[in-house]
Amino acid sequence: MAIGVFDSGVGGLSIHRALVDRMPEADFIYLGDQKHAPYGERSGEEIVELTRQGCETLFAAGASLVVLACNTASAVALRRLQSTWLAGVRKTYSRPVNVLGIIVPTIEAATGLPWEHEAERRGPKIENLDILGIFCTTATARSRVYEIEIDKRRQDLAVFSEPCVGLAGMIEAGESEETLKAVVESRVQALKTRIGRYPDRAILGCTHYEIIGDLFKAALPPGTPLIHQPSSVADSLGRYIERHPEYDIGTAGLRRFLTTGTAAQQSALVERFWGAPIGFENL
Ligand code: DGN
Repeated sequence: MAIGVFDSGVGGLSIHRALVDRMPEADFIYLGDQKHAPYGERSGEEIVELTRQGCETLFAAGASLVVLACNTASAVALRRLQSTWLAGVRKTYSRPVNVLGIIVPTIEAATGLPWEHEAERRGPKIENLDILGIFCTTATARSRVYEIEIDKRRQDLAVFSEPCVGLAGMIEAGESEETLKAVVESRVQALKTRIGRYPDRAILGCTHYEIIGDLFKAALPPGTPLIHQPSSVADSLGRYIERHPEYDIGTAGLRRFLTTGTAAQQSALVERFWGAPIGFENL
C-alpha cells in the first residue's frame, strides 16, 4: 500500500519531493493529470470530477491516503469529495482510505509564526494589520478558501488572494523566464494597487509557482517572507500519518510516477520540480 500524490501536472512534484524526504521508507504513487492540465481556469464541477477520477485511479493502484498536491483541487474539490464520495469508496476497500489537502497545513505554517505588527494592532484599520498575500490560480482565488480558513484562525490579519491567470499553464508549457517574470511582476503590482501597499508576507498558493519562487521574491520588496508550501505540507502530513497508523503507507520505499498525458511530455521541467530525472508511466 502507498501514499498517493495527485496534481493536475508536474507542480505537485515539489510537494511529493518534500513528502518523500520526510518519509523515505513509505511507498509513493504520483499521478499527474496532464491530459486535463491546467485546472486553474476550469469550472468547479470539472475540477471536482477530474480530482475524483484521479483519486479513484490512485486508490485502485494501492494508495491508502491520497494527498491533493494541488491548491486548486484542494480548494475546490476536497470538501466535496470528503463529504459525498469518500463514504462510498470506504465501503469498496477493505483498508482505511482518506483524501487530504495542502491548504490547511500551509495556512497553519503561515499564521503560526509571529507577525511584525502584532503588538501594535488597534481595531480593523488596514494600516494596523499585517497583510498576507496569496498568489494562486483563478479557481483557488474564486473559492476564497485561504480567506475563509485564515479567518477561522486569525481575525487580525488581512488576506488578499491574487489570481495569476494562466501562469501555471505557462510554467507547464515551459514558457521563457522573461515571459514568466513579466506575468509575476504584473500580478505583484496588481495586488499592491488593490491593497495600497505590498503584502507583509506571501504564500505561493499554487504548486507550480514553487520553481519560480525567485521571480516572486524579486518582484516583492526585499526580505518579504514567502511561506514554503512543500516543507509546511510535509511536516504537517508527516505528523498526521504518525498519529494515524491505521493507514497502510508501505515500507519498501517504492516510487511510481503515472501520467494521464504522455511520458514524453515530461522534460527538464520535471527535474526542476523533483531534483532528479523521473521515469513516468502512461496510464
Ligand atoms: N498546481 C496547481 C495548484 O497548486 O493550484 C494548479 C495548476 C493548474 O492546473 N492550473
